Amino acid sequence: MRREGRRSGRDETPSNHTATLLRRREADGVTHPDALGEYDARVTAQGQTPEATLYSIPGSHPAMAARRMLELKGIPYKRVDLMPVISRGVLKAMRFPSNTVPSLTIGGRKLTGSRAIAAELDRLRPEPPLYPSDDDARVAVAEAERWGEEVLQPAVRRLSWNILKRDRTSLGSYAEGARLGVPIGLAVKTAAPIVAAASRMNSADDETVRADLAALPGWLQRVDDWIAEGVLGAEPPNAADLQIGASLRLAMTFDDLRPAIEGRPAVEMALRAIPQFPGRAPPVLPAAWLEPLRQSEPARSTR
Ligand SMILES: N[C@@H](CCC(=O)N[C@@H](CS)C(=O)NCC(=O)O)C(=O)O
Repeated sequence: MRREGRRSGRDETPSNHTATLLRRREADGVTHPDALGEYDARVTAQGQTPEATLYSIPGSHPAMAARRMLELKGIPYKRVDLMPVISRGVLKAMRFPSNTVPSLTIGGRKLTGSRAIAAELDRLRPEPPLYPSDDDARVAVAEAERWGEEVLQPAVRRLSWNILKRDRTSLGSYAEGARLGVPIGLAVKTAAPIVAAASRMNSADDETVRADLAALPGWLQRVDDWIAEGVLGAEPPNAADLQIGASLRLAMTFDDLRPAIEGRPAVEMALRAIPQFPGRAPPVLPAAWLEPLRQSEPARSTR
C-alpha cells in the first residue's frame, strides 16, 4: 500500500528539502498578516455562499486540520474564532455535541471533533477521499488518525499551554488573521487568567510536559515509520496526515522543539499536509527537558 511519488525535490536531502519548504512557507506568508486567512479567503474569493460554519480557537491544531479538510474538499465555509476557555460556554449554548473546537455546522448537522468532522465530510463530499477505499489501508489510516488525536494532539496542546504560561508575548502571533471580536492586542494583554485556566484544564503541568518531551522522539519515529509504510505522506493528504500533521505544525512553532525535529520525514509530511500554521514561541523550556530530543538526533540522521 506504499504510494509512490510522495516526495518532491528528489535531489535534495530531507533536511535541505525541509529547510527549503520552511523558507518557502515563510516567504509565502507565514509572517504575512493575512496568512491565517488564506484557506478561508480562497473560498470566499470565489464568491461562494458558505455551506458550513467552522468554530475555531487561534492556534488550535485540530481546528486547523478541519480547515484543511474543508479546503481540500472545496467546501465554502465561514470561520468563527473564539477565545479559549470562553469557547466552551459558547459551544455548549449552541448545543454542539461537545464544547471543544473544531465544531462545525454543515448540512443542518452540528458536529464536534476533528475525527467526526473528517468522517462526515467524506460522507458528504467523497472527493478527494480522506480515507482510502481499500479495507486494510483504511484501517491503518484510521488507526494512525486515532493515535494522532488521542496521543499526539493532547501532548502538543499541553506543551503549548506550558510554553505560553511561561511567556505570553507570543500569544498574538497565533491569533494572526483571527477575528475575536476584540482587538488582538487587548485579548493578549488580558489573557493571563485564560492561559492559567487552560493550562489547568489541559493538565499542562511541568511533570506531564516533561514526560511528553521524553516520549516525543519515539512518537516522531512512529510517524516516520508510518510514512515509510505508506500509511502517511501521500498526496492528497489523508485524515491521518491532517490530524498528525496539524499537531507537528503546532510543535514546529516552538523554538524549543523545531531544531530537534526538523529534517525528518514526519516534518516534511506535516509541511505538505498543513502548508501554513501561524505562530512562533521563543525558547522558554528548561534545557534538561529537551535533552531526550537532542539524544534522538543522531539516530534519525542515519535514516
Ligand atoms: N480532540 C478534539 C479536540 C478537543 C480540544 O481539546 N480542542 C481544544 C482546542 S485545540 C479546545 O476546544 N479547547 C477548549 C478550551 O481551550 O477551552 C478534536 O480532535 O476535535
